[in-house]
Amino acid sequence: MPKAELHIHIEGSLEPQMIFELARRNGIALPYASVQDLRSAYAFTDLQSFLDLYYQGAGVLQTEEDFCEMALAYLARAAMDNVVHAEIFFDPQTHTERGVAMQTVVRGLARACEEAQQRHGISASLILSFLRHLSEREAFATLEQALPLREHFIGVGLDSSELGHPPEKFQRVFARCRELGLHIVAHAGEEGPPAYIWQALDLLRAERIDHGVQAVHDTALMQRLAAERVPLTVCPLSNQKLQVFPDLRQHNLKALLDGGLVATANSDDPAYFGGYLNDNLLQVFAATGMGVQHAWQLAAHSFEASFAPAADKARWM
Ligand code: ES4
Ligand code: ZN
Repeated sequence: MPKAELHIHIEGSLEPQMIFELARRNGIALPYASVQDLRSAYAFTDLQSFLDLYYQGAGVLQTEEDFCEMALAYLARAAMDNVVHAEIFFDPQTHTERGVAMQTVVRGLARACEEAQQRHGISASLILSFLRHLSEREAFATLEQALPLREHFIGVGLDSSELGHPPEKFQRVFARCRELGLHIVAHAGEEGPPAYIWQALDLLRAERIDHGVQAVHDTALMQRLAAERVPLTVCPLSNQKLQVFPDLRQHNLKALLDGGLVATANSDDPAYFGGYLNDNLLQVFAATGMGVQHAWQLAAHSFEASFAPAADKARWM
């Protein structure tokens, strides 16, 4: 089934094998004896316990080539799952804080997107994501650094530790991003309350909500999301591994679709959560008894929700 993937953090596609290879190449010491040893550390209790390892893993990325290789590996793997279009988050602050230049990150990733189109026929765009555990002032500085590379990304997002860092904290920087014509998305309602989803819509003017699964606890919000066809980029295996729904049989993707929401399925951080997009689909379908009609909806929603040009969307749908 051809489909788009709209919620993937490129740093979360870094497989343990590649972490070790890049650490060796860049002369970086890892606190793990082997690939197996690292993999066995992937036992998460919540979002923060994952983020601590995710930022540590991303610390092996140094050169433009490293970023390019990482993204090419993801895009080749996604193409195998019949992903024809991907909108990819990157976290520049994770790298600029370590002394890696913004242009090293963006040029490496942008080169991979072009190369993957040639090699695999997959289209890919980049979304710059601000780290919400840092300040709005730091987000403004990051935007400033990225503006000379404006042509290489289509939008901005908001990720990292959700609880205690509501969307309202970033109202001004997102207003600036809107003036610049950037698409707006935000993680909201992953671990955080429905109030964070309202804020993402009303204060940031988010065009899509990343995760959003906590919306089911607010009837008025569900009605608004359905009426305005605001897409949710849902990530089943991520939610299971971070104990949002400890048992995949409890996942609400089917309920969201049956409730008339524009829900999509995505892999989030596939190297950490045990599966790429088709794994996510197969496992959530098996666990919750979703059928062929739901599969068709998810594929159609993925294209509807994408920021791809209308002509591409028409071709895919
Ligand atoms: C993330 Cl699963 C998730 N949630 C929030 N921020 C993130 N960054 C990377 N993966
Ligand atoms: Zn995410």
